[in-house]
Amino acid sequence: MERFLSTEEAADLIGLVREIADGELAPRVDDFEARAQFPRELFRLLGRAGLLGLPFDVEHGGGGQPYEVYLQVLEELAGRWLAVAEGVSVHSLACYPTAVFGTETQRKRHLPDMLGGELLGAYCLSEPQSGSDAASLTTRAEPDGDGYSVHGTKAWITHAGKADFYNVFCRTGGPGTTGISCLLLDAGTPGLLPQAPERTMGLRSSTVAQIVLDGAHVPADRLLGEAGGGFKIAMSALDGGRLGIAACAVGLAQAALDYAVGYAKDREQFGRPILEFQGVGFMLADMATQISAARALYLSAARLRDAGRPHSAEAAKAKLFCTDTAMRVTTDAVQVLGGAGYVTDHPVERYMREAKVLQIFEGTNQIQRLVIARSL
Ligand code: COS
Repeated sequence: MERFLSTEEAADLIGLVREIADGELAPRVDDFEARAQFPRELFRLLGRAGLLGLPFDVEHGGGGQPYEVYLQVLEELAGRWLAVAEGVSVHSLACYPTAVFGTETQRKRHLPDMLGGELLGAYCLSEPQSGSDAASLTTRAEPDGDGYSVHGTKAWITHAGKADFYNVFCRTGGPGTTGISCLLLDAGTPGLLPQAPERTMGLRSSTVAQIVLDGAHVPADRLLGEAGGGFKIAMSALDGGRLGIAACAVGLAQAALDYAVGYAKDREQFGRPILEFQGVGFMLADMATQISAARALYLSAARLRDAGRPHSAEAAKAKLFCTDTAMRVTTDAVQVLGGAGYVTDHPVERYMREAKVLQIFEGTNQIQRLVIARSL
């Protein structure tokens, strides 16, 4: 797949990412997925290569890349190992509150290690009883000495137990969106207790688990933004996160298409490659067209973001369309392979399992439709 990249620097970056994706990710993915093992060392390698802070300011250790380029990096990684690409996207989501809402002191103190890849981040918004209705969260931070004492349970936390820092959205005021604040907690905080990992349909080499907060003490200088301003921080962080998921979805779909095309060229029935049968060829043509449209949509939203324009609805459209596309394309890739698509000798069954969660996390696709509908 040829990319149109507007600078030589971006083209070099994509070249480097392809080398890492082919050399370091592709040979390991099957083994780590089979053992449900989190590849912590790979994240260190990505950090050293400068890939864990790409869309943030150079001044604080970031890569200074526009979203248009950063998202294409995610797409390249996702085509080799979705759990790693998703992890990079979640890490960016977790760096965003400090980078954008932190004071200069907080930024100087925390960002170099976050963006340089020394530390891995997690983003804690959802709770067992608060998912789509994010503003109903009940985790509470009570004033305690020089800071807060946090009680509650966070759910579906990617990197739980593996992360070094956690953005925890919790209630410091009354009910509703205006009573929520964002606190930055270190992994070693007493009372921050990662639970056993969930056993998931796909993305098994990622970790997702609950975090119980049992009186975790957080100093006052770990409040990001204003007290009561946490909901808006959470939502604006998700604008970028949803674009990250959109790009991951396109990378996954492209990998499924590439594999299905290769198979359809090799596999012969009735004396010729099955690609030559219109039933298969047209299916592949539809998959390729949907992927091109999905890529164009997320890039268009990214350009709005890079230009500093409002883009919440465009990010929601990209998340919705790209992840629905990934589900369709990966399902069709299994169909093109027939029985071979249903066994683990080929990667398409994994792609199909992985696509499902993309329609669910960082806001279900029904929530994306709600965001879009409200914008009309
Ligand atoms: N950026 C900045 N501010 C935003 C925003 C955004 N993208 N979206 C909403 N806000 C602001 C609104 O402007 C509003 O501010 P005012 O009160 O000053 O007008 C405030 O936040 C409340 O917004 P809203 O009334 O839309 O809140 P709702 O409770 O209706 O929730 C949805 C909105 C449903 C969109 C939100 O709860 C949501 O995104 N849910 C899904 C959560 C999610 O994605 N979870 C996944 C977590 S990661 S696995």
